Amino acid sequence: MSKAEFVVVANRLPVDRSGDGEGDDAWRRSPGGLVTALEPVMQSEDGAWVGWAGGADLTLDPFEFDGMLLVPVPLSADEVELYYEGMSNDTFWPLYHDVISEPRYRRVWWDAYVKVNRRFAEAAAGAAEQGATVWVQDYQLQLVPAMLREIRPDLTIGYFHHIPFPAYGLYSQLPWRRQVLEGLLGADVVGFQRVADAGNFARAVRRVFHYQTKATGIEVPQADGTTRVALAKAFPISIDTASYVELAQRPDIRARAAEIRESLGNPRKILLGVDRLDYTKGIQHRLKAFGELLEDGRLAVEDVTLVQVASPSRERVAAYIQLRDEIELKVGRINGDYDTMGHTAIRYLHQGFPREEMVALFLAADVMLVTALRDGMNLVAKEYVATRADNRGVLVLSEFAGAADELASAIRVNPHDIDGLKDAIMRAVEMPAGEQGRRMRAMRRKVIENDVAAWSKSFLTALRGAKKASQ
Ligand code: GDG
Repeated sequence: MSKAEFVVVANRLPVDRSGDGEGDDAWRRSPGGLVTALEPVMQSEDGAWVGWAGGADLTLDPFEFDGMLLVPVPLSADEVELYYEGMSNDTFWPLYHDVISEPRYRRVWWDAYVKVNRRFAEAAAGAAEQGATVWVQDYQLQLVPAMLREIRPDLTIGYFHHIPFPAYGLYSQLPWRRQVLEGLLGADVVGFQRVADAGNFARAVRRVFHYQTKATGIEVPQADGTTRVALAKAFPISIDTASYVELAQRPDIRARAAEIRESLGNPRKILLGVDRLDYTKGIQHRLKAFGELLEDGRLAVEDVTLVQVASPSRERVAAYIQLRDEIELKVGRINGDYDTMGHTAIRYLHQGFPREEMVALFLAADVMLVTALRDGMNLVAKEYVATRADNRGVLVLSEFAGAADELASAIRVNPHDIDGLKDAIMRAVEMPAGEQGRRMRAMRRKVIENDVAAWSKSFLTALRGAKKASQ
């Protein structure tokens, strides 16, 4: 196998299987900003991407795709259940999102997590050229940085954490809190979404190991008596802004947006929520606030419709099965109480849509509701802003989403405060065009300047700097 100067390691490869296709048609690029962000680096540096191809018990040889070398890591059906659905999605995910749902701590899940992380580390070690740069992505692979450093001390290793890192009071519940911190500290740069996440991580390291943390990074003692520096810092992720701006200008997509409004009965205002169906996204709080506004008579079903896209997610994890039932009960009740023959209160769609349709929805929506209870960043907020070239539209944004640090001109909400959320929705619905313009312009400037290419560039620059400093 040829070796790469730049290697990305992520739970998933950036491709999906397309039907039973063979050869060149067997794979399709999966949608998502990470691939787009990393593509230029991948092409210019002969990059490789190490990840699971999806599906159980699938052993595949490395293959070329779009100028990248893809290195599939196999998972057995048991490992999908224990490492992925269990440890990743039923332990780390709820724990790191402030225990909104109760994390389960199961030793068999942990054992599988360790074993699978080692497999990823070995695959990355096998794909990397001498002195290469390896960039590990996200909470499924927190042990990989240290495991990889042990096998290949010559590598420069970066890690980016896409979800929040919780305060120590919660993090300390984790029975394997030492091992996970040790795993992450194997990286030269540990990147987080928010300054607060990086701070929580550094505090956890101080509490558990009593290591010194300085402005330059955390001093990690090595077996030979020397110290290595690991930098923990915020690098807020973004979107491929230009591609959203472009889609939003396409005449067919603009026509589709008008058609969507029409098919909803041309309500005066359309409110929109777009989320993976996940308990972190605050969908229930949003529905509660909207239902009460109808009940109070502050909104009328003839004037306002809420479109809620809840794309199917983690459908085999118990907490998600229950959440879906709760949401659908609530939607059914609200629609049952307030729908008329010609108008619906909530148009609920438990479906995934192509990106073009998502952009048409963004264009059709007067108000975007992002009411996450906890969210690393929330790209949907940035995507909505990117598509609003006419500077109209209002973003209601939870202060618990990472995006709130940059999108300061949104209407900021605490989604737990239902009265506050109701008032914010009313303010958004009634906001004069001039104020919409002022706020949207400021937010668009941010999203255009700080796109996902700028994000990957700043991370990789920090990584190069960290390596130089340690030489
Ligand atoms: C994690 C962190 C962090 C959703 N439904 C459809 C669809 N989407 C797209 C959205 C957006 C993406 O999926 C979701 O990204 P988010 O950032 O909103 O949330 P998570 O999936 O939880 O992502 C998060 C992110 O990682 C990146 O670091 O921001 O905090 O939790 O792009 O538009 N896209 C299409 N059809 C759908 O039905 N095409």
